[in-house]
Amino acid sequence: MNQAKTVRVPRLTSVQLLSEEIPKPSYDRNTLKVGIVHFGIGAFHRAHQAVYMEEILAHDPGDWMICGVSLRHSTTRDQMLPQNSLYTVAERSEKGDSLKVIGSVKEVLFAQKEQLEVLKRLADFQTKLVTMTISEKGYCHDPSSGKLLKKHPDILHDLANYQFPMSAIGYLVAGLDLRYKAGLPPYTVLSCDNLPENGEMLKNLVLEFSKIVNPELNQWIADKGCFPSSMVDRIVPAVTENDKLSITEQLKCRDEAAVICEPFRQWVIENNFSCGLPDFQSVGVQLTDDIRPFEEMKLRLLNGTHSTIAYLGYLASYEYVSDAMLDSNFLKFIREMMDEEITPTLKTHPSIDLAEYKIALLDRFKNPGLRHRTWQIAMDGSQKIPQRLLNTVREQVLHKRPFSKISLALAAWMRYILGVDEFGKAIEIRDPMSERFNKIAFETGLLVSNKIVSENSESYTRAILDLTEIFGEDLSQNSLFCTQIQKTFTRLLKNRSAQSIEELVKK
Ligand code: CS2
Repeated sequence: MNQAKTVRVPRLTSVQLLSEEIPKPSYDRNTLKVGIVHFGIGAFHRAHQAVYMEEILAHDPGDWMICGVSLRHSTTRDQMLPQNSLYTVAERSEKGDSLKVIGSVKEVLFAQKEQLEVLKRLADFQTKLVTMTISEKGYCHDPSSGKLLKKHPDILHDLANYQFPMSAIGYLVAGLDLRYKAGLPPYTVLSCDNLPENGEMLKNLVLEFSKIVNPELNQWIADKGCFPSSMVDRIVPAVTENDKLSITEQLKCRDEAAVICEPFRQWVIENNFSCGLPDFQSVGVQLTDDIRPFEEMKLRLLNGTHSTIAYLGYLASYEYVSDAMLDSNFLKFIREMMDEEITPTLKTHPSIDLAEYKIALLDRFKNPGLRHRTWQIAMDGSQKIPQRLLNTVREQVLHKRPFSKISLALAAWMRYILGVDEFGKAIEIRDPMSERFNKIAFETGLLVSNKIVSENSESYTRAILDLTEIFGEDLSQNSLFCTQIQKTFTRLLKNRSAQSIEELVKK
C-alpha cells in the first residue's frame, strides 16, 4: 500500500495499460452503441447492473452499452471521464480481492450541465431500456401511499417546465414525450431500487405526472409503457481512500471510480419489456412473472435486518455491520428476528429456499473485508422503514404474531434520529425528514439542550407514530402496535441498545 503512495502509476485510461491477469473488456467498446440509459450511476449500479451487462457484452457483443446519468452530483462523471468510463470492480471476500475492469459504461452525463444530451439519448431509437438506481428519495413519492409528492420542489419545477426537467420522473416523462412525438415505441423503464413493486409504483408516478402535463401522452404510456419490477441484491459499501490505494497497488493503475462489493449478487426481473432486452438469462439474471416472493424476501430479510443492525448497532457503538455480527447476542437477535418475525410473512416460491437464504445472508453480513458502515445504512430511514420493517410488522400485528424484535428495531430508529448517541455524542443524521424529527424532539420536550428527558418519551413516540407518511393511517392508529413501540422505546432509553438486545434473545 505504501508503495502505491510513492510510486507514480498511470491513470486507468485504456485496457492496454492492464496486465494480462486482470480480466477486462475484450469487445470493441468504440463500435458498440448505447442501448441503456441509467439514472443514478453510483457505486451500486457500477457493481451490479453494469457488471451483468459487461458479461453479456463479453459473450455476445451487441448495442447494449450504458449511458450513465447523474442527476445531483458531477463526481462520478468527473471520475469516469478521464478514464474513458473504465473502472474496476473489486469483489472482496475473506480471501482477498478479485479485480475486474468493466467497460460496459460508454459515457457518463451530468444532467444539470448536459440536459440536452440526456434528452437526446432518451429520444434515440437505439435506447431500449432506461434503468434507475436513484435511491428511495429520488422517486419524490410519499413512502406510505406511493403517491407523487406534487409539492416537492423538483416536481413543482418539472410540472411547470416538463420539457426541461430536473427530477428522474420528469426526465422519464420528457423522454417518453419526445418518443411519442417521433412515433417511436416507449423504452422499458426498469427500477432497480429497494422498493416494493418498484415497477408498478414508478409507472403510477409517471402516469400521475404525465396526466397533468399531457393527457394524450399519459394515455399512450398507460397503453404501451412497460415498467417491470425488479429485485436487485449486492452489498456495495462506500469506497474509502484506502480501498482506492489498495486497488491502485493491485491494478498498477490509478482508478478514481473503482468500487468494492461482496462476491454475492442477484437480479430478478419481471418479464415485461416493450422493445427488446439484452440476453439477461445468459448471465444468471432470473426473469419471472411473479416478482413478489423475491422482492419481499430481499426487502424484509436482508434490508429489514440491515436497517436493524444499522440503528441498534450504531447505538451500541458498532461502526461496521461485521463488528455487530461478532457479538453473539446481536447475531442471535437477528437470526431469531428473521425466523420468528419476518419469515412467517413471506411467500413461498419453487426457486426460493428461505432457510438457505438466511444462512447465506448472515455469512454475507459477517464478511469482515466489506467494512460496511452502520451509519451509511442508517441514512434515509424515513424512506426505508416502511418497506423494510413496517410491511412486515403490519402482517405480524394482523395475525397476532410476535413483533418484539421489530419493535426494538423501530425504537432504535426513533432513538437514532434524535441525533445524539448513547454517550451524548452528536450523530450526523441524513434524512429528508431530519428537520421534522428535530422539531418533534424539541417540541415534545424529549430533547432539551441535547439531553434526553425520558419522562417525555411517550409524547415523543406518539408524535413520531403520527407521521402517517411513514406509518400509514392503519399503524398510526393501531393501539397494540403503538403501545408496544412506546414501551420498547422507554425501555431502550433506560437499558440502552446492548442490554435491550440481550433481554430479547432466547437464553
Ligand atoms: C443497504 C442496502 O444501505 C442500505 O440501506 O441496506 O444498500 C443493501 O446493502 C443492498 O440493498 C444489498 O443488496
